[in-house]
Amino acid sequence: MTNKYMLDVLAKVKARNPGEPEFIQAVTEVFESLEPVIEKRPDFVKANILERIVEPDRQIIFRVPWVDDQGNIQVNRGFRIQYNDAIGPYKGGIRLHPSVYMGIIKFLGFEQIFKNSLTTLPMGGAKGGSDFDPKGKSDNEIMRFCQSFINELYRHIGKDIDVPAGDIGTGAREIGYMFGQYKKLTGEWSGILTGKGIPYGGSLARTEATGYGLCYFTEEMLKANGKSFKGQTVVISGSGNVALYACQKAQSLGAKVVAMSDSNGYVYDPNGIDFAYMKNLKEVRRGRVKEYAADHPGSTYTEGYRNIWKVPCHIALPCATQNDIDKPSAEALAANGCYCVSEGANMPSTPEAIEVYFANKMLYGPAKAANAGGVATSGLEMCQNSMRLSWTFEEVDEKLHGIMKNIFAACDSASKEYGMPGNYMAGANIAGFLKVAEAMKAQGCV
Ligand code: NDP
Ligand code: 2IT
Repeated sequence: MTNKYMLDVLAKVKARNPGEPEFIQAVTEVFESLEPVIEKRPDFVKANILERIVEPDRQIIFRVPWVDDQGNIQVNRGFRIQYNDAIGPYKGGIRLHPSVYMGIIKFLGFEQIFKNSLTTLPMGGAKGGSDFDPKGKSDNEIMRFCQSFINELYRHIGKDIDVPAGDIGTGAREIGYMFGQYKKLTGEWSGILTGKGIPYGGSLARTEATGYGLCYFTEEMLKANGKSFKGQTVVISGSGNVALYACQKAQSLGAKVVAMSDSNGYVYDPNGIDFAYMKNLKEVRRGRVKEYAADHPGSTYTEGYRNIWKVPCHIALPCATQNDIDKPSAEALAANGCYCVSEGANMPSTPEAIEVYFANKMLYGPAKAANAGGVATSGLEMCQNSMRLSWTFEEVDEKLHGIMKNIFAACDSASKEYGMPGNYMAGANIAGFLKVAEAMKAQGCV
């Protein structure tokens, strides 16, 4: 990057956000992609769009006290960043994981701006979460935490203001408790969260949407390059919501998924992952992938979650967490014949890993585009709530499929227009940015 305006803004971002490497990583990637746009658009420089877009509209930090099953009072820290509402109300998930701090929420919120723009639906960017660890907690502890989290957050959200949803550690159970508490506090039934249960305003296919959407996007990318999922070997990291439904859809598109993981290790099944077993293990029993190997003769369990990238595959779908694929992992993938990495998780590849993908001419589906099916379907849930009706699974799935096809087309055409054909990362960043930048410029300096 040589553009002086961009270098100046990036230097300010680094100075203003010390100790937040994930956030700096996300901003740097976007800026590198945007250089040709900024060179062409002096009006964006005049409106100082970049310095404005990197600074959240507001960041909320709050105390989340709750009582554990032993009667002790525990205290966690809650976060919500309302990043940018130029094109619609704030929208983005809630992450519950002990690693959560402001830098994680900020990188996720920043990326959400562009992802939501790519969906073509009217949603701004936001993210929230807490350093609460749901692992090993009882249902009652989860409920008390979620209620306490909403006791503060409720005053900041609203169906036309900010609509949170799930992310790591937040699924239908947590959304249910949060929704119930919001309703109790306000006395209002309102679609203030997405990913709700089907009996109370949730959308069919929202549970499946991120994983299915990832496969729809990847199928488009493969098709544009003369390939498809059919007969291909696939490795998927993670075994949570996104990973599970990526597995199911990849299998239904004719691929063989041979490995999945959790933060402890991975299971390899040369016969192909038994999806029904894995779904029950993770969603009902809340177990570990290690148990899969014990119940499936011929499969093996290996400790260490990054070791999964040493499993030979054609297509890799990282669906766990950020910076999951580092340089050695990317090199192992390339050396074993992997030609496509498509991201279900947010920022799962380090910058050095992405360099390896490009150096090896691998197809690379960037998270902002490839995993946008989750939030897109959240947008469809908001739409159904507003209309006071619900669509069938098939209707939602068809709309999701159409949205993912359009997202791929937008990334592809932006990459070509700006002289980087096949660089879907640049295409996603540019296409996502342009709409938000135009909206910010039109709305003046606010
Ligand atoms: P879940 O909580 O359902 O699953 C997370 C999975 O990732 C688990 O298998 C978890 O293992 C694994 N994991 C491995 N290492 C880590 C780590 N260091 N920190 C956290 N998790 C780890 O989350 P989701 O499936 O919903 O989310 C997965 C990724 O997809 C995230 O990056 C999320 O931001 C992204 N995403 C999610 C969307 C959604 O709709 N849910 C939409 C778009 C993106 P373990 O059980 O051992 O912790
Ligand atoms: O990263 C993401 O896009 C999500 N966790 C989903 C957000 C949403 O509002 O559905």
